[in-house]
Amino acid sequence: MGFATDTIHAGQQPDPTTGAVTVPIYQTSTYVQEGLGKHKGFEYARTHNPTRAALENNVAALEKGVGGCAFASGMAAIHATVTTLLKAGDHVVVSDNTYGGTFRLFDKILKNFGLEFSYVDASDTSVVAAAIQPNTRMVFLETPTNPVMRLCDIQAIAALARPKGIHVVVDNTFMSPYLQRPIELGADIVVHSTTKYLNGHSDSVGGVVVVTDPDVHARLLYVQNAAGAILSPFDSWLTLRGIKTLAVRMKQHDENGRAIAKYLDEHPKISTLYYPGLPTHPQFELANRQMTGFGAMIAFDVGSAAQARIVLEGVKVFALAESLGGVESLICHPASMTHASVPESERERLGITEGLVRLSVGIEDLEDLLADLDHVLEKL
Ligand code: P1T
Repeated sequence: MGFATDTIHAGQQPDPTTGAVTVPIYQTSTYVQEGLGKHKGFEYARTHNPTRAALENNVAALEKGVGGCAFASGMAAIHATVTTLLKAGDHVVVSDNTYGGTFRLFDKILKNFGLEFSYVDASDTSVVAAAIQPNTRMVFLETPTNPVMRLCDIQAIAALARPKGIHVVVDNTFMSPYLQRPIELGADIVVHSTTKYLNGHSDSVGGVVVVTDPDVHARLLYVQNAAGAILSPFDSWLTLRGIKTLAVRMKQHDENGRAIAKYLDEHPKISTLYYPGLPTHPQFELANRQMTGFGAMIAFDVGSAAQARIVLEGVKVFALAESLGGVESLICHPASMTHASVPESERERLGITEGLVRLSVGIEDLEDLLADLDHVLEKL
């Protein structure tokens, strides 16, 4: 089936009791047993929930994996991935400008359990190769990175990690499977904050992990049940509902993103623009090779915190808020918001300056978004 067909149908059957076309919200904590040990495969809702299972199967189909597991947030999904696959003494190579919360999880929590992390410029595959140690068990990539839109070559990194038995995990939140499918490029595992494009309506927090190995899937399901950070039935249903329009939404996000990036690129007040869909992006060729579009995340530098404040507080259609990937356009200040947990010196090194502004371009009318930016950039 094609991608749009799968967004609507994969993993979903009409309800066996009523024939309802939409998977019901199985809002129950437990399931009655006909006799001791006689049940239909459902005992307790932390372990099994049909609404959650439909979502897990749906995202697994979209990402071309063998199975999925849904969690209470993107961070819970990343936490479960690492704790399923690794143990104390293992080493992880991480792309060095991930979402600030991912860095915080690794650096402030998981490091205390004996895991080792090296943060490297994964946009250079040779730097990843050089960071691999005898105890390296995972390469964790975000591509494009949040917020300065650097790319990693998934295929090249997978080719060097796989023969060494190193798991390649890709956080595909920024692209969604509509624009990038890491498993087809050789990755073993894909993680998502479903809070973003997959759900797409800024009304649910969740995460999902998709794997390629049935044994890893079984272990992840075990951890999901044992640690318990499951996605609720209602959030699973909202996310399934959101995914049904993923293809049409992403097409519009991508179109609006391209037009806004072009406008910003030509604007005299903006010196540095981060967006992989312009020939001036240092990895434009890789972007064309590994993604089928460029998405709608754009960052630009206006030079200082004061100038950034004028933009952030002056816009009227863009909403000043953390998060991304919803139908509505958002604007944020990574240095004080999404990346506040990254040390200042590291932020500066990565380009996450006080003057950096990040856009999550929504699917409103392009003219309204351009007029909003035009009116605020005039004030700089
Ligand atoms: O917020 P949560 O659902 O837990 O997802 C965490 C997460 C994971 N990976 C990426 C690439 C992310 O961007 C995020 C969350 N990011 C934001 C809230 C943000 O505004 O960038």
